[in-house]
Amino acid sequence: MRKLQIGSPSVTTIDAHKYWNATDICLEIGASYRFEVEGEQFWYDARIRSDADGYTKPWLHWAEMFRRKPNENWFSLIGNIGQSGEQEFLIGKKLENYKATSSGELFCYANDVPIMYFNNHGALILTITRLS
Ligand SMILES: [Ca+2]
Repeated sequence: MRKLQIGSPSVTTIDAHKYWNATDICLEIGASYRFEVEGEQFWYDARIRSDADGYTKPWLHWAEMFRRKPNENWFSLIGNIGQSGEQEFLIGKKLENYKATSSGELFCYANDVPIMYFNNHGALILTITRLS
C-alpha cells in the first residue's frame, strides 16, 4: 500500500461498476488530503450520465433511502477508510481539505443501491494530494 508524500499527487481509477474500488493508497490518521476529479469526467448509471458530484432524478426519489449513502446524490463519489462503512465521506468532484479520522486503505465507490451495480459503467480518475 502506498503512503503519500506531502505535495506529491497520486492518481487512482474509480470504476462505477465496482462495489468497492481498492486504491492501494493508505490514508494516515491526522493527515490532511485534497481529492479532485479533474476536468470533465463522467460515469454512467445505465444511460444516465453523471459526474463525481452525482445526480438527482424526481422519479428515483422513492429509492433514495436504499442507497449506500442515502443522503448523498446518485453516483456521487464516496470515499471510505477500509470497508466497514463507518468512515465514509463524500468526495464529489472536489474535497479540498479532508483530515483522516483513522488510518487505513482508501476505498471508493459510486453511490448506488447495493444490488444495482450491474448496470454501471465508466470510470473516473481521482487525484489525491497529501497536504500536511
Ligand atoms: Ca446502477
